[in-house]
Amino acid sequence: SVEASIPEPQREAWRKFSASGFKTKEEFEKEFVKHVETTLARSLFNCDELAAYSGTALAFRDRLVIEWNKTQQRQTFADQKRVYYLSLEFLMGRALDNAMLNVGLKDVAQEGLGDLGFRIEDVISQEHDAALGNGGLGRLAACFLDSMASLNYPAWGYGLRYRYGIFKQEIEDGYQVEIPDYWLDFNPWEFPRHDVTVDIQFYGWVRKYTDDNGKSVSSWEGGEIVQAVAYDVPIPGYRTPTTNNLRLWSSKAASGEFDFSKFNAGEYESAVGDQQRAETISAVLYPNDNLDRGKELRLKQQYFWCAASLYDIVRRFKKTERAWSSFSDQVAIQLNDTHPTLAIVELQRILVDIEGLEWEEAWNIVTNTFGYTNHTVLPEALEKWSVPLFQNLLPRHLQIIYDINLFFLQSVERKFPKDREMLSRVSIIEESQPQMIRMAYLAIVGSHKVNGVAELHSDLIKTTIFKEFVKIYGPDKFTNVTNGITPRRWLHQANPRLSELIASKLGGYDFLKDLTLLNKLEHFIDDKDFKREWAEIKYANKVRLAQHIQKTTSVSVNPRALFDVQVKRIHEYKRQQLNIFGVIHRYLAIKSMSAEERKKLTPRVSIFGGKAAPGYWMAKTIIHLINKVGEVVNKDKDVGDLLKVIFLEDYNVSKAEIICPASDISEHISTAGTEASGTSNMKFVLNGGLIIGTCDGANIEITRETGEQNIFLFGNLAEDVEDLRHAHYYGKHELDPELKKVFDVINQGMFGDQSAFSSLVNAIVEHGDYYLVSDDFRSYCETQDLIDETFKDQDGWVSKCITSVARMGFFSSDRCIQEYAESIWNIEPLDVEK
Ligand code: T68
Repeated sequence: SVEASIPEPQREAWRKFSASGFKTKEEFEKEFVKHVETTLARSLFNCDELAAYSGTALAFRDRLVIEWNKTQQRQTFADQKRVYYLSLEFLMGRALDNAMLNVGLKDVAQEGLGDLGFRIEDVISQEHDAALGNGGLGRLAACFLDSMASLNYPAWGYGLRYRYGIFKQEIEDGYQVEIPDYWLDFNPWEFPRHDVTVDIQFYGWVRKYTDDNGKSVSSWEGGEIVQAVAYDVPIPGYRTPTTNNLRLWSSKAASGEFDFSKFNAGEYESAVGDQQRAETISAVLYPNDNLDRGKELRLKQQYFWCAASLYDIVRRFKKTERAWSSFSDQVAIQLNDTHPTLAIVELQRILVDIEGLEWEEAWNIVTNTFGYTNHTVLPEALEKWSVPLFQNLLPRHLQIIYDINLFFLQSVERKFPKDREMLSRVSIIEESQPQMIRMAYLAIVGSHKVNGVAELHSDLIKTTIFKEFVKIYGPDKFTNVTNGITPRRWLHQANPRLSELIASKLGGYDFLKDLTLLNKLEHFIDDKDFKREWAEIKYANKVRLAQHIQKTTSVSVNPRALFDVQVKRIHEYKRQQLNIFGVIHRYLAIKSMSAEERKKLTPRVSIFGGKAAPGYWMAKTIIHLINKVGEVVNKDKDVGDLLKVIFLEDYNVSKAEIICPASDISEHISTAGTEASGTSNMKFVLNGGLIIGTCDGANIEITRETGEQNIFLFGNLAEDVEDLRHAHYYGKHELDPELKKVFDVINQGMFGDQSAFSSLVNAIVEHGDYYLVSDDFRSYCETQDLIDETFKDQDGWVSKCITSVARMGFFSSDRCIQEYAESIWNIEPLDVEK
């Protein structure tokens, strides 16, 4: 602020000593030793790898902070429109390697650490993942932050600073066990801003009165206050000084300490209890992906985070002293799914109740400000909140929602005067017992653009769950922005040798800033040396994964075998059960073969990984079955190297960085129409692997870009799903005979107590096979056989991989962010002098 700025005559002294950060190896070493000896109070006699990580991180952090401060100053003075990305999840993974590569000093650090007695890989691997997310949605937010900074967009992320991220998964006796993920012991990447706090109100009542001007005013009063404290995380762009801000809110009791009056009165327990209750709000990430459970604490998290972020955004806007009418020329807010939909209601409340704007004027500002991204069509994932719950926790917001709904329904009635049914179909309030608030409808009504995350998905939302809204608003309100991934982390960082090989052919690393440049790789498709090197790199990556598998599961796998990988959250719609049934089918086939026949087979390693939501029994059963199949298959002497089944514990971002570069085939096999996009499909192909997949999500666009001959598609289409489900429902479906054999051996106890797996089998045999596993089973197995044959021609295989990588330019999150910037946010990059 102006009051705290140093007067001109003294600024000279500041500038003379202004920090600049290291550039050379010697400077790095000096910074490193200084931090180890002073910040950490260690010495060369007790500097272990963790201390070396800390020293390195602190040295890089100093560099980031300098650019970060400059960026924030520049953005403030430039006074142009900013975008705020509201996401309840940011699945960041590790920060050090990313920081080193983005500022372009990894080589310097590697040599410096070498001089001081450390290997850089060992130092990097000391870092705990920042795992503030469940899966694709959270990782997408992290890729977007990287792209927004790399493209110099003035952008902030807003989220929650969970004390516990997604749980750590252990496998005991084949079962998933959840361990709390306490990750904040030493986190050099966050800066507590104890001076940036916001008081957040809950509960209470609404008082209505007439003010001095005769205007009717609503005021939210009483209840309790919890304090939000800002923690800031610098987000460096790749090879640009731009360093954006991710602001995470942490909750604490409003007084900062416990209630002294209670404390003095001897009520120690209840005084401490108040404090703990406040801190509970940001304590833990909800571990469900694609499932809504409607818990009050979750609603508290959502309001706490939305209200703190909105207060911050409005405060920043008010400093510009502009008229309210220019708010949406200065501010764009993107809602990552419906989790932040309360921000719409909160902004309307601020403008009307606190700033005194008329409803209409306020509502115009609100709708011009927000954009909403939908990530799912699964009904069980669409958020709804019970009206009684809302009434109690956020009484004024409930009134505002009723008013928003009233004005909306009036406008619908004007447009469709004779259609009463229409009103109940599109009402934000569902007339159930109890009444429920449909958050997706509220998000649509309160935004100027709604987007899906891949073409098929964006079409589906327009023709199914939101079709009435297309009639009301017209098709232009709905748009598609196909997801993308950052090539910095998912190629350069995860697969440095492949990145280097590509750079050697393309004459530098410009492709990391413009991924479409990869298309020049097609010129080298007949270059023998290039192909040999390509294959060597894939092999080395597989060796590395094989070592990880050996270390963590004690199973040896042959890196010459075909590595078939399915890593993602465990969910029935993603169909890991289809995969493991296919594995059992293959096992039975091997067992029935002669030695001669076995020699012709393509050896395979089937690799699974992913977490199940702790309360999702079917998903946990799938994990159990995979592990039990592994136990039987992996020790079967008849099988040997022909088949190994691996479940990798605790799949997370840093493990994905090892796994993605090491696959030959990855599986993206959701029931058609259920996976909105998928983003790991993009990561695997970008790392020179091929896909077996259904015509779902971004698989379809990957096929269009890379060519039908370079992907293994199978299964029924989205347009046929409804009819197939009907056929099951009316008992018109016959179980695939090969799948029946698989169920028979499970039921005979081949993989241990069959009762453990009966729910999984019965979901298909008895309960209508909602995810159409039996409908797609044959096509899936035949396609796997085709893959075996194709893999035998290694030269042809490598050609397919290279061609695919060359055509992946479209799937950069940079392209994706540019589309958001132009078609939804209407913001420009802020150019920076080098
Ligand atoms: C994923 N969604 C989609 N949700 O499933 C995936 N849900 O197809 C898509 O590629 C990705 O989003 C990015 O668009 C999720 O990951 C959740 O994790 C989630 C979390 C809480 C509540 C509901």
